[in-house]
Amino acid sequence: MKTQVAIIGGGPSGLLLSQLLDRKGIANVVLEKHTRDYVLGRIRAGVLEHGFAALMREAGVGERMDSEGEIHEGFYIATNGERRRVDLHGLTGGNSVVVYGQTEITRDLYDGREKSKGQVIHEALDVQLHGMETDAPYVTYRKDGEDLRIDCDYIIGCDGYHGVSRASIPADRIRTYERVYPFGWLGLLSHTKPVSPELIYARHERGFALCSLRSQTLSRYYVQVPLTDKVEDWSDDRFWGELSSRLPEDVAASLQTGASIEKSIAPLRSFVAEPMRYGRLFLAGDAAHIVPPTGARGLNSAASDVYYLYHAFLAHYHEGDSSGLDAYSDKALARVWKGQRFSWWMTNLLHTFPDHIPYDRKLQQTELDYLFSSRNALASLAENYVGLPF
Ligand code: RFL
Ligand code: PHB
Repeated sequence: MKTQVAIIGGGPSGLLLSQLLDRKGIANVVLEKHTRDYVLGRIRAGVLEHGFAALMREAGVGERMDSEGEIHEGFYIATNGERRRVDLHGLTGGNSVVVYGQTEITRDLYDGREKSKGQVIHEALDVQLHGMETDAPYVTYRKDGEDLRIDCDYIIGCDGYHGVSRASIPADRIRTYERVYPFGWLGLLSHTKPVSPELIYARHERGFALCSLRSQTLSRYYVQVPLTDKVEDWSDDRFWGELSSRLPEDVAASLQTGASIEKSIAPLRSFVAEPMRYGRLFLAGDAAHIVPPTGARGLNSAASDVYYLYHAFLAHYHEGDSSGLDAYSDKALARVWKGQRFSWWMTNLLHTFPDHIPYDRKLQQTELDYLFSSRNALASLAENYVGLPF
């Protein structure tokens, strides 16, 4: 088979790029290791920047997001038994975020690809990248026991942190930066009314907690847990008890509990690979960078990579101008690092670290007090949370 752009990974990055390129007549194929149901079974992001939402609309798949997603004009930070609101709308001159699950985004993208008869090949096994440093790269894979090959102009690695694309770059051509945090987030999804119509990020001596949602009948909660904890250690009752203990009393009093639909632990990690290009291979999304979920940047950083690549390919294929492709890595990384900074800052502000000394806790509290005493400091938080310009 021959195509222009071979995309490895059918998560949100790969599907969004595929959909955008296809609408502009740029041929592409997506190779996804897992089944569609498996990809849709992963409960992840919930908060989308307005720029991401605009990209979904441009891809022609924003309709359900616009009707079912919730626009959030603010969120809360709770500490010492009280919660204070960050007025995103007021602080950014009218911007907001959209609360709409990654599962739904991915479903809409799959539907969009299906409608346009896009090629998304599931259960593509043993994907291997070849000739990235030549003008004739190709990808090989196995499907239903058959060995297959796709010749292409470019390969895009959208296959997440554990994918094959980044691993195919010779070690001396890539540099990685990494911080592993000494805790994870235990997440629980339940068919219950969310405790608050807007998200609550809670700092507490027992550890961080987050009250999020997918809709007014579907809640998503997280508590910070040690890395040694296993999901089996956490009965639903234990989870609800721990969450309640970390929230202000009035919030905890109105918490509606119920059976979990999903429960999982995600370790927290910051990671960046540089550059995001090796010859004719370009990396995008989690394949190139990871953030702890605290600042809700992960999927949004992936979307900015897709935005830059999409525009670079348009210029390349429609106008014969390859400067966007050449500038891609530098441009994408500049924004990626700002997302890293913000996620690191939010993570440090709100979590309890095992090596914290009382001095560190005092500084954390002072940072929060300063934040809520200064409109400039709050405006900086708000402009990062709603998303810096692409
Ligand atoms: P994905 O979603 O990991 O998709 C990669 C796809 O590639 C496939 N794959 C392969 N395919 C072919 N061959 C191979 N060898 C392959 N290896 C892997 C995989 O099966 C998969 O389908 O990466 P992508 O598309 O770059 O998307 C990134 C996002 O998923 C991620 O950044 C976010 O989920 C991060 N994140 C959040 N981001 C936000 O912007 N806002 C949030 O509120 C937010 N909350 C979160 C999050 C991530 C979390 N976890 C679990 C890490 C909350 C959590 C708990
Ligand atoms: C979520 O709803 O899953 C979520 C929301 C905000 C975050 C992280 C995760 O910062």
